[in-house]
Amino acid sequence: MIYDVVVVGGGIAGLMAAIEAKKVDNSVAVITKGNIFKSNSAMASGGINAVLDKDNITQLNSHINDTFNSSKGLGDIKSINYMCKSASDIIAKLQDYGVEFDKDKEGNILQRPFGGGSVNRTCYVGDKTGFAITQALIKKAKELGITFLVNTYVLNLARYKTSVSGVVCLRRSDSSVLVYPAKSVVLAGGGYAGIFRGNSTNAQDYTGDLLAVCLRAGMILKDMEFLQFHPTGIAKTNYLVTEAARGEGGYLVNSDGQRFINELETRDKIAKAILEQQQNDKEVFIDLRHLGLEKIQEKLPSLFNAAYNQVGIDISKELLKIKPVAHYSMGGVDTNMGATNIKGLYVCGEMAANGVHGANRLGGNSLLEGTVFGVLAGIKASKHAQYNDFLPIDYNDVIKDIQNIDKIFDGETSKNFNAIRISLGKAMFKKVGIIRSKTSLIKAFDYIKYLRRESYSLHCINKEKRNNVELISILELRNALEISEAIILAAKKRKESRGAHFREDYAKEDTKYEKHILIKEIQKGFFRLRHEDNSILTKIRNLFINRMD
Ligand code: MEZ
Repeated sequence: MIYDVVVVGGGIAGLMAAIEAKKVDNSVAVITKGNIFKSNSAMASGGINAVLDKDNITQLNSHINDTFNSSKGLGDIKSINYMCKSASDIIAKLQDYGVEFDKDKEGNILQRPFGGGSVNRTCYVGDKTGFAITQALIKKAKELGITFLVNTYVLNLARYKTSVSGVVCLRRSDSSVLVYPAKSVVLAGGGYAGIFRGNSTNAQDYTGDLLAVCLRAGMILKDMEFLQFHPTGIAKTNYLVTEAARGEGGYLVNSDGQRFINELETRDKIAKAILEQQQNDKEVFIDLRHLGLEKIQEKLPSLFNAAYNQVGIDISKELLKIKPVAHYSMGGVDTNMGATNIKGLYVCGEMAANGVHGANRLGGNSLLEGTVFGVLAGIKASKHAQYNDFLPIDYNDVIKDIQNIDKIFDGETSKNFNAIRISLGKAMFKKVGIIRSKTSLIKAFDYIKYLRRESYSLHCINKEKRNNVELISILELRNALEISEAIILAAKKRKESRGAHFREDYAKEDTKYEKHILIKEIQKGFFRLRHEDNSILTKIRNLFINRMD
């Protein structure tokens, strides 16, 4: 099948892009590799930030300032302005699509405080905001006649000269390689925090597949070292203890029963403070007992159930043990307002580094960023599809993907992909986690290089072509290793501490590093890194990308 617009990714950004592209008379398909109800967006429970009165300039400026301050000098003011100013329209659009935000008796949308926010501006649906939005968008997309190609794994982009011409995919049901030609392609496949397996809120398949696809297409990744650790995951299961729990008044206490940080500080500061408690042999808990059962069941019902079902804790009566967990990738594919340097190709959502988060994202800004830039990508993709035709597919490239899949099936191995995947997660959390140093990064790099070599001798032990889990896991693992190298190299290059990136050997922020780090894979396994100035050079680059758009 061919589609005017193909969107890869079924989270909030992808769904918004698809809906927008479908409003014009386009044929639109959404490709997802797994279950659309289990995207990271669906898990962002606590809420979405918005100033609801768009004429209130003071409040708008305060949202813009909070976002920029949290970014530690690396936020792009144009993108931040755009996002914050679009927020009220986005909330109206979501309501129109059927999202029922919690309201007071007069029918006004309720807003709760979130970390780093100077006022209450996080709109919510209990503690399942992301899930409620995802559900409404899927319903809307289906009503509009958007096609869902689920269980479809994108292997590479098909390109013709400087344009995209489609996507090369693996159909998981029978392991065949297919091409979906498209006039425009939107990539919205999520981030790479799932690489930190065992210490991540993300599903294990959020390992940066599409970022690796972009690297292989010669594209640039930006700020890969900035990985957000959410301060609170359930210690045993990594389940996200939503920031709403602190927004509603929850305390963080150590094993001596002491509070040690303002619970509404930004996530980088809280995650580090928790780690320091742990390093001093103290356990850390969230204390919600003073909120009372009624409030907990009204505002945090999903957390109440998860804590009880997963670890047998009644949060209205007991402390819940927590730990910081990898949650969100601030780094991603370099883009200017969704556009890339490949014509007809747009990126949005967590995988896009569009400048709104910089070195540290505000909680509640992820759903906003996904929706705002999803809409923008959808509009741009739709416009491109209107004025451009389908382009040829280079089947020599497709054959390479077919041969690669055949090779994974054909060979024999005694190596276990799962063991490698687990070691990768552990190594990344230990050596490239909340606290890093030159020594830890070099050790991590050597180890990941070794794992990358090992991964090329992995083959499917089970040769069944139908829904082969091993095949997909090997492909994901190879992508994850490629992305891990990029993260480590960028972290090594940033010889300072800024936002979510803390180097114990360079513990202070250094103005000479108030720059983005750009990374490109010049040939398989070889990266080139450079600094991008955050001011004048960015403007020149933006002009260039705008011309390509
Ligand atoms: O933006 C997020 O990451 C979010 C809303 C998470 C949460 O704690 O609920």
